[in-house]
Amino acid sequence: MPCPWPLALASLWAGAGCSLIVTFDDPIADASPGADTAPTVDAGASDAGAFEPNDTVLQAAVITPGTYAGLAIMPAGDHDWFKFSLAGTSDVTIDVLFTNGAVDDLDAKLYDMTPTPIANSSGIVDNEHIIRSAAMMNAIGPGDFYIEIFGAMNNRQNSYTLVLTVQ
Ligand SMILES: [Ca+2]
Ligand SMILES: [Ca+2]
Ligand SMILES: [Ca+2]
Repeated sequence: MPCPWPLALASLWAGAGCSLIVTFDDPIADASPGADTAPTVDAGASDAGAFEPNDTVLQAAVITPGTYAGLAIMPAGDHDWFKFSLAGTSDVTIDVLFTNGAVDDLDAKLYDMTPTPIANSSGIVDNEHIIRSAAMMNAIGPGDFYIEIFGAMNNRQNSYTLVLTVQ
């Protein structure tokens, strides 16, 4: 008996003999989806650290590969945007280093130049980590890319170190 399309759940339950194959091809790994609620409000706030104000994509601070310590999501509602450029297809690693606690969880996203998010890291333990590499068949570039760092919820604040590695 041929399977009807779209396949009705009723026919699955009736044991119609159809197979349903579901594939997931999104390479983005999220250790804890749903554990954090993404901020819905950008308060436009800014800490006194380097690169501020960088609260929107249009204010993104231009960086080159390296280690940037002493940054902060502070006060609550702060967003930090960074922009970097790749001359060619590259392996890119983004590390956001911080110590997590009850009210200081940060998350990070990577955007292409449009800007459309292409990766996110939203764990609930220390640090966030995004990697795009030829080995994973998802190397990026050439072009401009954006990093957004923000509190996992609007009242989350923390200091952090940003490490951008390009190979
Ligand atoms: Ca900041
Ligand atoms: Ca900011
Ligand atoms: Ca997090």
